Amino acid sequence: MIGRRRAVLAPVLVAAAVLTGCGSGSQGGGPARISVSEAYIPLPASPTDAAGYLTLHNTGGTDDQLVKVGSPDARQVTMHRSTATSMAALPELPVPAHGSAAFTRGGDHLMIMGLAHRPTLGSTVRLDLTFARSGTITVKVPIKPLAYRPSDAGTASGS
Ligand SMILES: [Cu+2]
Repeated sequence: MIGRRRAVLAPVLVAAAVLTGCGSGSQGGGPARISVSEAYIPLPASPTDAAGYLTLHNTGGTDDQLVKVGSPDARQVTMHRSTATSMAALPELPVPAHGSAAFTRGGDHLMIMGLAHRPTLGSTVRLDLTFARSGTITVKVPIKPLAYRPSDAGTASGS
């Protein structure tokens, strides 16, 4: 261990660790830092149930996990993993340090059940995403046309 002078030096050490992009999974690379992009819900046929998609980014130096999703606008939100023939509940979604994870069409997805209001284009559904390390992040997810796909444009990532 390098002798450190506690409080005064600690922020400098954290910054240096981030800059060097030190290894994932270990302590010392700074805390997990989660952001959300490309969140959307394709307009469902059902008045009460929908699938949700979003991308999670972790620009911090510590792995994190999405452990729970809730919504004041729905009875229940669960994480699902699609397999070739079925889908199964996903207990958590890992978001590695300096990495990302996504719920995408045909892959892992969010199942939103028991919506209080019939979803309409342009309306939003609030999701509360709870992480093992980063607490809860709230996103307002817009209802998009059924065929919508997030495009290359407009993804604020990096820097
Ligand atoms: Cu599902």
